[in-house]
Parts: sequence; C-alpha cells; structure tokens
Amino acid sequence: MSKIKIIVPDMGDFKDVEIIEVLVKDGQTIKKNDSLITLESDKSSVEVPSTHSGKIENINVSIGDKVNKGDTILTLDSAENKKGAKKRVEKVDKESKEVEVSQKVVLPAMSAPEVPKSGKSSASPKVRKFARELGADITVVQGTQRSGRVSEDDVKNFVRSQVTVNGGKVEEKKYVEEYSHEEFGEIQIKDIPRVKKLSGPHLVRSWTEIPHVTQHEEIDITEMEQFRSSLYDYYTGEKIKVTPLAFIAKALISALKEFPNFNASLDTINNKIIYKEYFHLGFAVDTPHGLMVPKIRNIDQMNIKEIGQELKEISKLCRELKIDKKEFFGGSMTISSLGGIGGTFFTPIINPPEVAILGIGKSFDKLVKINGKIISRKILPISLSYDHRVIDGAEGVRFCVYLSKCLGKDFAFKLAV
Ligand code: CAO
Repeated sequence: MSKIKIIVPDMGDFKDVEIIEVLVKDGQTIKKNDSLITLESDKSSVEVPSTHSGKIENINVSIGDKVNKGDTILTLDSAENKKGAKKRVEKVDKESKEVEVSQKVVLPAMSAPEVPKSGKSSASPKVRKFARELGADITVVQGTQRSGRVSEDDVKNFVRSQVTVNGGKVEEKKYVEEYSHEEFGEIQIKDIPRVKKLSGPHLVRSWTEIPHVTQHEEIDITEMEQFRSSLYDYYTGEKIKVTPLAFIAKALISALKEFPNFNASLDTINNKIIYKEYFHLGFAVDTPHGLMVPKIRNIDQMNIKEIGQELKEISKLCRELKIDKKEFFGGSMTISSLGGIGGTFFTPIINPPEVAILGIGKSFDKLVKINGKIISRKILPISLSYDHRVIDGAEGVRFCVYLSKCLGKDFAFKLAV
C-alpha cells in the first residue's frame, strides 16, 4: 500500500477557484476517474476526477475553499505502487496539459480536465439551486453545454420529460421529499382511492401535453332562469324541476354545431384533426370514489327534460359504481359544473382526446347598467378551456359569445324545444 496525494490539476489562467461540492467522503473507496470535487469559476464549473483508485485516507479541502493548481485535494491509500503511480501522475499531468492546450482554443471560459462520465453533472450553483427548487435531481439531468454542463434550459426540459408517454401509459417520476412529513408533526397515511389513481396520470398528461387556454365569461341568464322556474307539467299542474345544466348542455350542443373545431380530436401520429359528427357530451360527476366523466350519447336528440333525467341517471350509476367503463370514452366535449356547490371562475382541465371543456360556476345576482338604468341580472360565470393547437383565441371568444346568445334572452325559449 502506498500513500498518493491527489492534486488540483492545471486550470489554465484560473486562480483561486472555489470548491462548490465535495463529492467523496473520508474512508470511501474510489476508482480512477471518479469525481472528487466540483470547482466553480464565474463562467463555468467542472468536476475534478481522481487520477488513481484506492481508499481515501484524508480529505484536505472543504466546500467554499479556494484552490489553485497543485493544491492537495486528498490523500489515498492505494494498492498501486508509488513508482507506477508517480509515472501515471506525470502522464496525467501531461494529458491534462494536452487537454488544456486543445481546450484553450475552444474554451474561453475555463480550460479544465475532461469531465468524467460518472453520471454526475456539472452545473453552476444557480442552475443547481434552480433544479433543487423544481425537485429535479441534477445528477441525472443531461447537460447540452460544453463538456456536458447542465444549463437552466436542460433542467426545464428534464422536468418536462419527467412525464413521458410510453405506449399510451403516462409514467410519472417519483420524488423523495427532503424531509419526511412526520418530522413536522402527526400524520396519517391512506391509499389513494382507485378512481383518483386512474385519473391522476390522465390529468397530468392533459395538463403537461395540451397547451391550455382558459377563457372566462359572464353570461346573463336572467330570462333563462325565469323560464326555467316557470316550467310546470301541463296535465298535473306541478312544477317541473330542471337543472340549469340541461339548458347549458343544450346551448353547448348548438355551439358545437356552429364551431366544429370544438367537437374534434387531434391525431398527432398522422397529423390530422378528427371531426366528430356525433354529439356525446361528458359530464364531470363528483362521487365518493372520485371524479368520473360519463357521457350522454346523442344528446342533440334530447329535450331539456330528457337531458335533466339522463343526467340524474348517469350520475347515480357512477356514484353506485354501476356504470360501464366504455361510457367514459368517446365524447365530444365535457361540462364540469360546480354551480350546485359554489365558486365562480376556475381552470377546467381538458379531458383528452377531447379538445375543450366548459367549466360552470354558481350563478349570482349582479347590478348592471342597461339603457341608462341600473338593474339586477342573473349572471352565470363560465370558464372555457381549449387546446390552442386546434382552437385559436379568436374562435375561443366567438364560441363564448355564441354561448352567451344561446343562453340569453332571445334564445332561451328556443332551447327548451
Ligand atoms: N348556478 C346556480 N345554481 C345551480 C347551478 C349554477 N350554475 N347549477 C346547479 N345549480 C343548482 C341546481 O338548480 C340545484 O338547485 P335546487 O336543488 O334548488 O334545484 C342545486 O344547484 C344542485 O345541483 P346539483 O349539482 O346537484 O345538480 P346539477 O344538475 O347541477 O349537477 C352533477 C349534476 C352530476 C354535475 C353534479 O351533481 C356534480 O357532480 N357536480 C360536481 C362536478 C365536479 O366535481 N366538477 C369538477 C371537476 S374538476 O375536479
């Protein structure tokens, strides 16, 4: 066994370079080319590899130290004999000089030994901090800069690629929290409900792959609401209770007929847009098991009362877990209504392969000025999210304006037919 000192190699013109990472520990057995420390200058950072293998006897440096060529990084207990080692040191020194000469031409920032392909990345402290904040492990980020150095863009691309579609299945990378939750107090651990487990990757896929735009709009539904509350059974004289959602669904079908881009799906493999000639609306249903989105098929052929009844039936089937799986597929567009609960505007997430979703909030009274008079009107808040690859902003707004008209005073009666 012999003691070998591993020293800081030639770094060209750079002096007093800061150590930002010590990548090994006392007593650790290392191999030749394993990274020992990371040095950081103003413009670049680089990892210094070991020139020998052996067991670390003593580390001479720590984070924050400023080092120069020839400073001892650590001492190794090595099985390699000193003579051979010395020769190799000389050879390595020569090699690093050669690298220095060849890199000086291309590297204006810092000439440095080759970065070992050890899976460790070189990156500036700023980029490392950025990666930490995003929960990304910098050591697995592929650097596209010189010598594999990781840039901020590399980190962003890495985070985006965390969710990759693989044969239709979305794989989510798991992150380990820096501190466990129980370190901060009492906790309970429960299984994720089955429906949430199934819908989670679908939501992540939609949110990360579809460029969402959400258009908010206030729709004056005063006349529609008056009409809705005036409905009664012709024979029994009893009041008919129909959910506002049935009117909204009817208006949405009318809008889908006017704007076929909303009743479409993207075929990204063949670069085509598929236009559907059927009208099957999906409805987000809140169940004790989680959110489900069953479809009402051929809803364009139903009247308001039938839509209301069908909505009750499918939401009951969902809550009792009696609905067929196929009923969650093959939709035109989805309505996510929180109106029965509360809230105004929100950002509904598109349900792929659909390209748009309509979010509904709770209607409220608002004082508005019409023809110089301040009057109270019933306002319905809507939030339309659409896939910007298929639908332009102008079309998104036109769609909302059209919906407003469908639910407004001139059209409400027509919808009831
Ligand atoms: N503004 C004001 N009141 C509204 C309204 C609106 N936009 N929409 C419904 N209401 C009223 C209804 O008229 C009804 O009032 P009455 O009892 O006085 O007649 C009451 O709210 C209850 O409505 P509801 O929610 O039970 O029924 P619905 O037909 O409006 O909705 C369904 C059916 C299945 C969509 C609903 O039960 C549901 O599950 N909603 C939640 C959907 C959800 O979670 N979406 C979020 C998806 S993203 O996580």
